[in-house]
Parts: sequence; structure tokens; C-alpha cells
Amino acid sequence: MKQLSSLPSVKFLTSSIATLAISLISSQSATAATIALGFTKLTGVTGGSPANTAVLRAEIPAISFGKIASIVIKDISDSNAGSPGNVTGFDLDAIKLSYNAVDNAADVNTISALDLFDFSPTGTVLTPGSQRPPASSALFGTTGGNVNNAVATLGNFDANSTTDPTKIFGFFSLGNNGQVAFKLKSPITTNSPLYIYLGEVGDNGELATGEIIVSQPAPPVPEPSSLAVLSLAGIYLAVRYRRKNG
Ligand SMILES: [Ca+2]
Ligand SMILES: [Ca+2]
Ligand SMILES: [Ca+2]
Repeated sequence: MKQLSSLPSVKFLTSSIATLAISLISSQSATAATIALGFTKLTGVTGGSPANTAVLRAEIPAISFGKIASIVIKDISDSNAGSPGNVTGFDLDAIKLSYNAVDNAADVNTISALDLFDFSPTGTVLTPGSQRPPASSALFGTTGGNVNNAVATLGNFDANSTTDPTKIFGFFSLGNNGQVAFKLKSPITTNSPLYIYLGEVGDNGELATGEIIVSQPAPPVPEPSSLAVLSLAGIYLAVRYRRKNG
């Protein structure tokens, strides 16, 4: 009876040693780091007709330890902010990377941009958030769980800020707690500050956070002998535990 009851403990011990080994390996060959972005709201609004897109700017510092590989934007809107249904959550009009800093929303469309975004589902990976009732089949500006850039036009701050179905255009909605990851066409280094601009349609209190994912050159792969030592240690501990408790 005693032996039977001790078996699950032994299994647990061996699996926790395996977990330890995996985390050691991944920390020795870390390939990514994340940096949170802090956004500042620019003066005024921009957009299509009606134009009511708020523009948010974050500074990406010069990065010497790796390359910027992707940018992740997450909805953190209060569940009462903005309109419900298919426009629930942060309404992204556009995203832009530029070396130019501007303070007025009206200037964001004219500054030069870095051509690094791929707005197809290959480079723009959406995790749709939830809709507040009445829910539609899809969030606005999305099709089949992906951003539909023919509707969202993420390269232009051009959204018509309305929920009128005959006029609504130029953005997509993230849904509550939705997120979108932009995988850059080629990872970049920055020797000087770079600016990221986001447009939020409606300027109606919906919020998002952002982070950049920096890829790092992988350090040398751990020596096979050190991995072997870890597995041997695991076997030894498991056997010892079984003897002691078996
Ligand atoms: Ca919204
Ligand atoms: Ca747009
Ligand atoms: Ca909005």
C-alpha cells in the first residue's frame, strides 16, 4: 500500500527536474527580450470623415543588444469605454514607425515612415478580444480572425469615425483584451530614438499598451556534457527518493 501511494510523488519529482533543465537551457540561449512602450497622446485629432482619430506616440530608445523583431499592441480598455458590439475595444486606425517626432496629430500622415510592416495575416497576427453585447460574427475590420487590411488600411490614419454601417471605414477593433502582433519584414537595429505612432478611432477613452520584442544573438549552445550531468542528477535524485521512500 505504501509503495503504491508513493509512486505519484516520484513521478512529480522527476517531472520537476525536467522542468528545471528546460528553464536552464532556455536561459542560456535566450533569444528575445521585451521592452514596454509608454504612450503620449498628441495634440488634436486626424483621420477621414468624420475625423476623430487620437494619435499616440511612444519613443523606442536606441538598442545596442539586439534587433527589433516585432511590436505587440494589447487592448486594456475599461469594459465600459467606447461602443459595444463589433467595435468593442481599442480601434486601431494605423501604426507607423518613424525617426521623426511630431506633437500634432495632424502631422502624422505626412512624416516619413519606415517600410517594415506586412499587414497581411503573415505579418499581422491578431488574437481577437471579446465583444460586448450585441455581438456580431466578427470584430469590425477583421475577417476569419485576421485583420482585413482592405478595410483597416493600417498604413494610413484615415478612419471614418462613425458606427454608421454605410460610412464606417479605415480601422479594425481589437475587442476587450484583444492583441495584435506586428512581425517586422526585417528586424532592425536603432542607433537613435525611433518613434511609434498609433491611431485610436473615436478618441473615446479606449486604451492599449504596447511592447517591442527584441531578438538577441543566441549565445553558444550549452555543452552536451552539462546537459548530460543534469539528466544524470535527475536520475540519481529520483532513484534516491524511491529508495528512501519506497
Ligand atoms: Ca472601440
Ligand atoms: Ca486606417
Ligand atoms: Ca475608439
